[in-house]
Amino acid sequence: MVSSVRYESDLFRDGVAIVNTIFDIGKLHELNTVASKLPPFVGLTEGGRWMNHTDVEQCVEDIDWAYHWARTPEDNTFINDIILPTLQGVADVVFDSTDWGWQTTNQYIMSNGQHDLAPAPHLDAPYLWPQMLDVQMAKDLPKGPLSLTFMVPLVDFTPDNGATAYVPGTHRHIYDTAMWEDLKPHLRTFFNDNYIQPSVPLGSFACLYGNCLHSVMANKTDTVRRGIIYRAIRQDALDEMTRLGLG
Ligand SMILES: O=C(O)CCC(=O)C(=O)O
Repeated sequence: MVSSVRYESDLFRDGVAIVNTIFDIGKLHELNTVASKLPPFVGLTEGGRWMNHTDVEQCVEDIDWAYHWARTPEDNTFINDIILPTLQGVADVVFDSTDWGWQTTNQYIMSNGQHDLAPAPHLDAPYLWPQMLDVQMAKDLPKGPLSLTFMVPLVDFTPDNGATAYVPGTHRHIYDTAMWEDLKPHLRTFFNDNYIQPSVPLGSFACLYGNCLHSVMANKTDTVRRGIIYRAIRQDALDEMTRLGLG
């Protein structure tokens, strides 16, 4: 069980916390090998083109990926018996109850290959819906955290290989996401001036409130920066997602 003292105060203050040295390194190496063979499900090409799953399925040529997500294997005992219960304990503390659930459409292995693309700062579900920008759950639902994104490295995350970058404290702001397209250029400048990029060593994990501005970053190494992503969402937000047909 992870001690909650430190990550609770870090999350409260910064909107992001790094929880150190929890998972078995040998098991993570094994999982990284398994994960490296999974087929990409969606992602971004080196040319900066977003490929949804239909695009990926229909593409007959090899794709030069900058970044892609592959479906997390459902039958992996290390994930199911060790990783998920650990993350679940953290989500139980953060939501102060068991009234939350996993976002089932967002359980991925994320692979950040070598690339030099600019950051794309964003918020996670359920705070921002690019396909329905006027859905603003942070404004419409009772106060308090609506989501907690977990990223578990399968190789060390470092500034060189594109460790996730964050702007601490941004989770206290409520954005007008209906204006997201207009806000984007300003947010990019703000992000570039203020981000931090903490290393997350193998065995540790990062967790962030979904409304803490963050982005994957350029990978300047020739090794893929791979990790697992899971997202816990408060139940009332999950109910809204079901009602609105949002994944
Ligand atoms: O891969 C990363 O560093 C960040 C991923 C991310 O921002 C996301 O999936 O929303």
